[in-house]
Amino acid sequence: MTSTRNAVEANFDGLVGPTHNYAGLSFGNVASQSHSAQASNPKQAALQGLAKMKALHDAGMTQGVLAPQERPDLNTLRRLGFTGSDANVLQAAGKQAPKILAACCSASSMWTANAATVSPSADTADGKVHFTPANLTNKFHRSIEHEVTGRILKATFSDERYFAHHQALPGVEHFGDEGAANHTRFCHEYGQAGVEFFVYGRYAFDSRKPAPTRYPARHTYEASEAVARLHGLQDKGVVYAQQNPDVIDKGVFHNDVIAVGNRNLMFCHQEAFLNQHEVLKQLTASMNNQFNVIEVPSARVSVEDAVKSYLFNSQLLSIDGKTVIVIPEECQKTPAVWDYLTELRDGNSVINELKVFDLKQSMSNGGGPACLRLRVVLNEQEQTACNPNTLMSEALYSRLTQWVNLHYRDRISEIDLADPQLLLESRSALDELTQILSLGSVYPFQQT
Ligand code: SUG
Repeated sequence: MTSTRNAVEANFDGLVGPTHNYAGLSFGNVASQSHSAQASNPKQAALQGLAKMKALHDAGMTQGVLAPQERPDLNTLRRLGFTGSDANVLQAAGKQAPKILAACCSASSMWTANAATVSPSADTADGKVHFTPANLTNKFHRSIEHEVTGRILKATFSDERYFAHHQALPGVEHFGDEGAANHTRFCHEYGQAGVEFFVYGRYAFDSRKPAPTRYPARHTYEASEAVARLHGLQDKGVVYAQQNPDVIDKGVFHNDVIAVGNRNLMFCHQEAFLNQHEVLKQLTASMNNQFNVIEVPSARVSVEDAVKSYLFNSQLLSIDGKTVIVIPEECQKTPAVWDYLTELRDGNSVINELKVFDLKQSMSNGGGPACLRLRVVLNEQEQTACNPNTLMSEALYSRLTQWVNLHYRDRISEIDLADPQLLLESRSALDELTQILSLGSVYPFQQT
């Protein structure tokens, strides 16, 4: 028997890639659209992400690192008809189709909440941890991530006795899947069977059902159901809910922009879900009536302030018997949000501590603390079975900091994306990274 007591929630954060830039690629994501064409600082972005990982490791969390993808993505550019040497491909794309080039240069795989949906072994029929990479069909620049994401996940969780890897769902809008950003697992103890909560934006096969009208609903009900089937989840351990279409139209492009959960706690906005009262009742019943809900009223924090501050794109962590909330600096700068949070901390709520991080580089593309991490619950044996070189430590932090300082630029704007030198810099950085993290050949340029 495996011990269920010593299971932990590990957080695997995406390391920001060397081509991090602001291209305004995500219609419906307010921050991405409003920072379009501004210059980015990839070095600062990667260091900000590493600082969060190191701080959570120091606080006692199990913290992992997921490698970025190879960008510019030359294979995709060639598939789209650009030919010749790598330099020719980049220059022709830059001239004829700068938006497509920008999409093929995005470092968006940093937001690993969208890498996959993960079901812990305590919930699955075969007792393995299941991973389904998200197809991210709604945005072209993200739809080209899942294949390499799958390889990186396999290189991180390779032992087939414990880990089961699925292919991404079919890459069409009907099965639009945004991964863990729309999935939360509730439980009493991490190692015990839990309740997997799947949130979707619309129904693909029933156009009479409610849907947003201004911005796209990226994730479908049919995708959520398919993932639950693939992972072998018990019906009684699954709850589905639809996002409130009105909040999608206000910029809530993923559920993790309006709700977050941990163990038996749900922290959400009053307007997060359709039929919210019913949804919370169902969750409470599935958790044997031992379920805490902190529902933030619109009168205290408007949906607009929630989107601007990323209050709910926080991480709720269990550390030394306390619940800590990890928030971006933007929460401190939004008065209604900060008042609410300090009241929570100082009052009788179950949230006892606030940890504030500067993640401005990622936030300017709509990626807060929760977007940057993929949660993987692991029991003791599974912890031992995962690739130890991807786990944060004093040594890995200093190695990765040196690596970033050596390889990354401190400024990228649109014009730089066609520079063949950027491709070479990115490839040599990633080549070294695969050795640091012992990943083997996960990138297309390394395949023979
Ligand atoms: O998919 N932004 C990402 C942000 C993802 C946030 N993830 C979660 N909420 N879990 C997206 O919209 C912007 C890229 C650009 O515009 O350059 C971008 O892809």
